[in-house]
Amino acid sequence: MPKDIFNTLFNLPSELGGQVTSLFSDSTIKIAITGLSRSGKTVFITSLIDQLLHQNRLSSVTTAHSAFKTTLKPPLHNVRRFDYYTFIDKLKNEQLWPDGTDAISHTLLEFESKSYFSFMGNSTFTVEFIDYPGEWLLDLSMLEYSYEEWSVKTLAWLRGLDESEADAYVQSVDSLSSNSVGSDYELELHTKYKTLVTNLKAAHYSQITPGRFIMPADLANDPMLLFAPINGASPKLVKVFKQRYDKYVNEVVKGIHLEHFKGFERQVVLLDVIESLENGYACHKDMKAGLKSMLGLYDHEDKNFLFQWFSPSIKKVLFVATKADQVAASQHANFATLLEEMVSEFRRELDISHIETETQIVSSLKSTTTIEKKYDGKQLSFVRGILEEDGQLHDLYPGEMPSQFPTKASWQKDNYAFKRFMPPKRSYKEGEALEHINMDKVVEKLLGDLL
Ligand SMILES: Nc1nc2c(ncn2[C@@H]2O[C@H](COP(=O)(O)OP(=O)(O)OP(=O)(O)O)[C@@H](O)[C@H]2O)c(=O)[nH]1
Ligand SMILES: [Mg+2]
Repeated sequence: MPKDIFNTLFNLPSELGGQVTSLFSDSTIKIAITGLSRSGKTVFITSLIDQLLHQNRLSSVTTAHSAFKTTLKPPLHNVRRFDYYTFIDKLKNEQLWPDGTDAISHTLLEFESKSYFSFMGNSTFTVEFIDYPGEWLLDLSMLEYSYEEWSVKTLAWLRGLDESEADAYVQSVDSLSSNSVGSDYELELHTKYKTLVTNLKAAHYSQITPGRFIMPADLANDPMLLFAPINGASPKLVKVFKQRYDKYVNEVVKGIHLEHFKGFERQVVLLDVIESLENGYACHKDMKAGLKSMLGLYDHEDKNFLFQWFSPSIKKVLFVATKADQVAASQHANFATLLEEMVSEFRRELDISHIETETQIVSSLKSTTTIEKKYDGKQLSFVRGILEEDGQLHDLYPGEMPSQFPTKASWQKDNYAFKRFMPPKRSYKEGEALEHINMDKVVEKLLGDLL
């Protein structure tokens, strides 16, 4: 029953609806934390757990709701545990970011909320967060395509990129004939494609499949991965590649990747707006297309892919732009507008499917401070933080964020270059949570109705 209706029927203050409705709802709420690679998923989950466990930087949440306690539960059998303790130790005590993720992991947080009426007993519910290597998320789109369809789509994408290495790969595909058969051809094409996508990834393109070509993890050197997108000129080569593609899609994408996503009710989509801005029009467009595909939003007429993949249970999607601390606080309003612009089309589509959406800019770990300085007679907002490139503390003028993304013609990559920062060098009191920007708002938007 919706919280508002329940409250009206029983004449309860709105802040009580969450704990009452949670008594009647399923006791485990599955939340998938998704986003393209390096968008900040692992740091975000670590901070979210840290904020919920300690609550000393969540005052807006704790004052709006009745008291709640959060406990980290032992992992489910058969799934890997999200290693909160190692990550938080690294961030707080070593002042280092965690490594990129190479496996799917889960975490369970149990909530106990103080009930309004003592006779009712406290309400409890569990939230399960899923962390995922960003590279693998786009593979879910492969579920919708046969090998031939995937090849046509991928080759068309490569043709449209205007990158010489992509053109060279397409040319080698175009030069195939019915005589192009045998393991030498297979290996050569696979190696060329794998090198190409690895380089495109480094050049900030997003729509890369299969993810295991870039982050193979336990499948490194598995012969199943020996395929690449080609045309129909060599039916024998197509047959071999198709068999491997089908095996990959069935055993890895369906059998492993999709399994972890079944039945989630809420999804957080992390976006790196700054990366999108600083790498130019082509990468921005590609990132949006990658996100769209990751959300399962396709322009097909006959299927509702979102529901097909992600089960009909999804109710809420929260789009979060991370790393807001890379710019000065004065730029946050524009930062939020850029996020809105990036996701407005997705929000419309989700809305039609009755899925609630929200947006939020955050910094999971605030690594800079905004300081006002006079420069050339003008008062400017600088950021102070430890630069990743030299490990030293700097005061930098990070520049201004535009209020909208530039057009293709006006987009000058060099206008936008933002620095990367390390976690701040400081000591934490016992039980002190990570310093953040807006993680309290994330908790409210994601879980507020349950508290
Ligand atoms: N300044 C700043 N940088 C951040 C923050 N969160 C993440 N980063 C940066 O983003 C990088 C990637 O963060 P992760 O959390 O590992 O990203 P991920 O999405 O889990 O990446 P994959 O596991 O590779 O998909 C970090 O190494 C940091 O450089 C933040 O709150 N502030
Ligand atoms: Mg990660």
